[in-house]
Amino acid sequence: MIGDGESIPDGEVEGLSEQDLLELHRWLVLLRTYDERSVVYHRQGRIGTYAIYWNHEAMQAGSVYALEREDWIFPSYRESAIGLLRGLPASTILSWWRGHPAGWWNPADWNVASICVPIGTHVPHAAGLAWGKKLRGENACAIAYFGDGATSEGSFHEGANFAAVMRAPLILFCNNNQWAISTPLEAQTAAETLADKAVGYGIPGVRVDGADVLAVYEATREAVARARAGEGPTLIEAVTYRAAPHATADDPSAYIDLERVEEEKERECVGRYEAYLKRLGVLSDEAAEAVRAEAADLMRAGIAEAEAEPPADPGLLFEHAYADPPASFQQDLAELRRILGG
Ligand SMILES: Cc1ncc(C[n+]2csc(CCOP(=O)(O)OP(=O)(O)O)c2C)c(N)n1
Ligand SMILES: [Mg+2]
Repeated sequence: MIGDGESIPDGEVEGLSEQDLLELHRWLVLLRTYDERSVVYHRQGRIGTYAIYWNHEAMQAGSVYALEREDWIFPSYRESAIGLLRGLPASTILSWWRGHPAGWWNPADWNVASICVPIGTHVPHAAGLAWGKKLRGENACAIAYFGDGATSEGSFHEGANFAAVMRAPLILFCNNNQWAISTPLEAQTAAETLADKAVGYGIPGVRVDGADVLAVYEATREAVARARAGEGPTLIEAVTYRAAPHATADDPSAYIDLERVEEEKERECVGRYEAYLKRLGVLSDEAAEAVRAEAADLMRAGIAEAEAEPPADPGLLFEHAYADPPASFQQDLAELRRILGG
């Protein structure tokens, strides 16, 4: 959809007004700002290890824009901040990355499930929720986000197969950034494309440019329409390239082609969309600056709010895991309290 301003012409998505185009821009900037500020907060010791999603924003904003508020989002750690697009406070997500209970939320308040760190285990949850919506005669669907590496996991297979057999209204959204930490896509699968895997489940599989927010929007809108029409799940493979470390604890220079990363950065998704809007005459430099300033303010307020939370009770680490906790927990907790000086 988004051309290059030279030889590749721009396309247009039917049904998107100027307002929509600008709202999508605001979402992209919000996500980008959250991500860039989070890396700084990590370096300053204000949040813990953080999974960077720089250049994944178009996949997240474009797909969520195709949903209704009643639809459910199942994020992986790579989509940790996707709830912002539903109005979830930045402080809540920052608290999650601070390992603080203020980072827990009730999924039903936002129709955003918990951030899933185990690879792919949320795919069957999303399939079950989507099937449940269908059984109740509700119109809502669910979308599950996962990476290229997740498509090698049993949970992905189980969730995709189950949803397909039940014709559950589910969108399986794969962010193919071509790396699973240091494992490249070639070492992950012998399939030519990840979208090809859909054939084995008897569902449609589509490939889309993951750095083109409008293309992602359109592909997701079609998948949502199929889901609502009772035609079951769609697998969307959004193709991109990881342009940042896997997470703040990773040094990709040991395994990645740094020249390729630099090339990818040049066609990163937020800048591409801004250039598109400027060619259309829809976005001015001043308006873009105002959107960035608004997002920066939101982050400043968010981190201040997260840091104002009183420290969590270390006892929480031991609660909610066992109905009958082993006796050793008491000693462990006492030891932890002693170390923390509380
Ligand atoms: C079940 C499980 N196994 C292993 C891990 C360790 N791990 C964390 S991230 C990751 C790579 C996942 O890659 P991919 O699915 O491509 O997602 P991406 O990080 O690229 O978004 C692995 C193996 C985990 N979190 N969960
Ligand atoms: Mg990946």
